[in-house]
Amino acid sequence: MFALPLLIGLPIVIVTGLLDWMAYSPQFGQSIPSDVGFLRLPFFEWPVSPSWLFRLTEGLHIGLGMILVPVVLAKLWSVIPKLFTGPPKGPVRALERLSLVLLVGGILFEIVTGLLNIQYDYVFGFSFYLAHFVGAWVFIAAFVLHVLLKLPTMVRSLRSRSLVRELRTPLSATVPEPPDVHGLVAPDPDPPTMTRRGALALVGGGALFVAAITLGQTLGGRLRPTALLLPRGRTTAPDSTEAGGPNDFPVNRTFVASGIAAAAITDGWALTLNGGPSPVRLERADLAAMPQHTAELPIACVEGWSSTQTWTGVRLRDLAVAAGVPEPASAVVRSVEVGPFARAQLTQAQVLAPDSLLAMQVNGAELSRDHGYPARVIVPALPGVHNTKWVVIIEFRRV
Ligand SMILES: Nc1nc2c(c(=O)[nH]1)N[C@H]1C(S)=C(S)[C@@H](COP(=O)(O)O)O[C@H]1N2
Ligand SMILES: [Mo]
Repeated sequence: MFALPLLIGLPIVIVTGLLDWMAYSPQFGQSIPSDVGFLRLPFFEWPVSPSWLFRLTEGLHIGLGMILVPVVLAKLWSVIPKLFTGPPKGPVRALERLSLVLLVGGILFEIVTGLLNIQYDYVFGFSFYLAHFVGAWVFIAAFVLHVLLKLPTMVRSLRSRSLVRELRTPLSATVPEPPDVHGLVAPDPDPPTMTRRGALALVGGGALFVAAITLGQTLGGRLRPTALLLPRGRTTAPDSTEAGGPNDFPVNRTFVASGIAAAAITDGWALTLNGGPSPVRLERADLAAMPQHTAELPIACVEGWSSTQTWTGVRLRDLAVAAGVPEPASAVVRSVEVGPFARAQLTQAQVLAPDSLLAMQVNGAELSRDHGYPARVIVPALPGVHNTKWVVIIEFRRV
């Protein structure tokens, strides 16, 4: 009963998770973990269109992953006794037991590391990503083995009865499962305390509840306030000066939290373009005098939230021309900030896409300091974290 949604849902969570890893541009060593040895997948360059691509893959990975947690827990309920049934007999049974241990351990590990990363800003540092990645492969291997072993059983038991009739069965007529060859069914169960429809409603209701309180973060707009579980994904605090204004959308890390000195983004600020015959220095007025372009683009964060806004600024490809490198192989963007967000590298396609901007305005107003004043990068389908705020240098590379 719970196997089918997992059989469909978990592969989606797995594939979107692996796609997310790809989206960070492993060719620049930006995917974390960056060196995955033999686990490295065949490489492809992450596209710039459709602009909502990363929003979709990341949203599915986290959204579906969270919605399936109640279903996973219900399923584990039925498996856990099996982990403690004496030593396995024979190598086949031993292998099966091992795959179960890895399956159960793997999924719990992925759920815990995933949830903690969403709720606490990068508590694990880099090791979280390594752990989540390696854990994923352990789980994938066990999952594939488990599905191969158990698919016939699942099909048989789903076929053996009608869902409609099962949903109509009252408690008095609910009978335990007959004993099975795998010994999954308790040999001497207590009388049932709940109907199958009750179990389905409980778990299904749990999944729907999780959906109701998390989907607002991915869908955004008016649904955002319904996202109760999210530390950052909701709105600007109501007492903030930005509340209700054009800059009122989620902030990943505030200007104050970035530790940047206020002077660094005001008086003396200028953008430097490197990589050409000689460095080009552009002050804010110079940037404002260049052709401006407006694009509606999402920011989609690895923590699962996303938000689409209307950005205005100078096209990155115009800056490449201004730098004297009209067809750069890639570009390295640097922030005033030091630390893990100090730098991000963009592919040629990401620099040249017509909607890729160094934005100075959002929703018709000047960027707030929290959203990256004086200028920030915004590129279609780029993972949120690479949309660098408080930009100060862009280096266009020829190779
Ligand atoms: N310099 C700098 N750029 C940054 C960040 C940061 O902390 N510092 N956060 C990144 C992350 S993780 C995301 S999701 C987006 C969020 O942009 P926002 O805070 O404007 O919503 O900015 C990215 N750019
Ligand atoms: Mo992010």
